[in-house]
Amino acid sequence: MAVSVKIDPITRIEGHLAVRLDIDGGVIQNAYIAGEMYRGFEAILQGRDPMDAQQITQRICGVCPISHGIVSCAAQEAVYGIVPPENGRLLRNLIQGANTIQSHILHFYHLAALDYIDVQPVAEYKGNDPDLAGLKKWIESGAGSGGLYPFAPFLPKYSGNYITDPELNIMFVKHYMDAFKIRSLSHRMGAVFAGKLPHSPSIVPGGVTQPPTAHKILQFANMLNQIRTFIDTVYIPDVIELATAFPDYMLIGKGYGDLLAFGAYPETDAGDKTLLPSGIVTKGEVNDVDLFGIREDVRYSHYSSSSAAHPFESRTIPDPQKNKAYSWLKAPRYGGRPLEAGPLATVMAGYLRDEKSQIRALLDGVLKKIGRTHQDMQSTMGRHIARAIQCKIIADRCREWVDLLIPGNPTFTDFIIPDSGRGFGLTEAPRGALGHWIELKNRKIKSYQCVIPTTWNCSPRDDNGLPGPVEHALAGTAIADSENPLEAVRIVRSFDPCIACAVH
Ligand code: NFE
Ligand code: MG
Repeated sequence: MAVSVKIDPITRIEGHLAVRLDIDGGVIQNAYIAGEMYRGFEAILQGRDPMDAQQITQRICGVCPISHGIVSCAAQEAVYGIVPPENGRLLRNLIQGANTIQSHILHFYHLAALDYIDVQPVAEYKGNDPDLAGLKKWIESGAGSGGLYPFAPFLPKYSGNYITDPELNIMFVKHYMDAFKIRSLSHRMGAVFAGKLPHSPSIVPGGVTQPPTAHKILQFANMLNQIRTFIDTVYIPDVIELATAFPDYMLIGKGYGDLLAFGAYPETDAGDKTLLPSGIVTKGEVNDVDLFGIREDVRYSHYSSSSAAHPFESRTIPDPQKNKAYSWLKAPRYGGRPLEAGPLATVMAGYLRDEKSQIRALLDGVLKKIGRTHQDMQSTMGRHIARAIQCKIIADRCREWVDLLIPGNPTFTDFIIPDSGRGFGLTEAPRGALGHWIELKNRKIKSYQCVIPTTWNCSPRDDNGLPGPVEHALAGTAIADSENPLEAVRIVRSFDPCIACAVH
């Protein structure tokens, strides 16, 4: 029997996302993904002083603000003809690293793992771990729901095939609690150089305003050591545990197989070498990104501005009543193709680019443990594995970057804002390839366009009717019980969507 299932909103993601699934014969035939709000950051920026941009664009999101601040600065630096000095580059890498580490741990433990673990065994917990005992007491008190339902903080949940081993569930709940502390530590670590987080006042065009001191370097390094221990001994083993417990999910939720990485974390002041590699991955090959290939379609998006425009030409004119439009996300395409952004793209670009890379060694190590190959990475569980590996790569390198800071050396380069000019900045936000494109006229912003990883992933159909990557990953998936479309939400959440960012 054909049914249409609407999940609105999908919870435990950032922002509001609605998904419509057309299910027939127990299989998703078509999926439609809708970002349901307009925010208007690109319109807000028009006519403003360009120096407002890195502050305003950070407010697009509370989860990946640093990436927005950094690419906004990079786009302005392209216009001003400057690059940050070495200290500035390293400080930015460290702040962005801290933000991305906390975002990946947030996603795995607090947004995604609850799709797989059962928190019920905590109600029978008899051990003496203070976190678990406290959680049990809190559940018994019904404090989280005014007594209505004791497990309210862990809801909503569909019924389905969760982990059944009580000890494994208890372990995951314990790590869920530990992850809060590690995320708090990551925020504090980033704030050492960011001034404060999530929205940092210290990231400015030309570099960073917060100078490194011996005390701050030690503070950062000490916190990072604790975080790295968590990544190595908890996060990565837990991802392997989950992939072992749910082997089907290495086969479910396959994307188009075409991936986009812009690269991030410059290793040189010129920015010609980056820790995370860039590339377009397709059919097991990686090629360089040609930025002129990027267009944003709006045929099915609530905008009346012209479709298929490059970000330098694109405009954002809302049209809530537009015929056939079903999402407030535009549909970014590369040479007309939908591309998937995210840690999977950076990890696969790195894996294919360099046989001796740390990425390849780490990924092969994980895949060996679960009896899979890199060809299985285009999947729900593959995305979780890639995110954990990217987290470790960034954290390990941060430990080396912090030792390269030189107290007393400059942290920013001075500049003069020209009357006109245009530039762009690119990075890897936690959710993938992020770009800002800016044009100045009379020393004011004439046009500002952001093309965002979740906009790539959760885009609606494009001018040619091609579904976006998440829509495509859902189609063809068997749904055991259409009242409980657990398979679908697991697939959607593996992309770590942020709709607040995606609609911007
Ligand atoms: Ni709001 Fe973001 C990241 C950006 S969304 S979280 O990461 O850009 O895709
Ligand atoms: Mg945009």
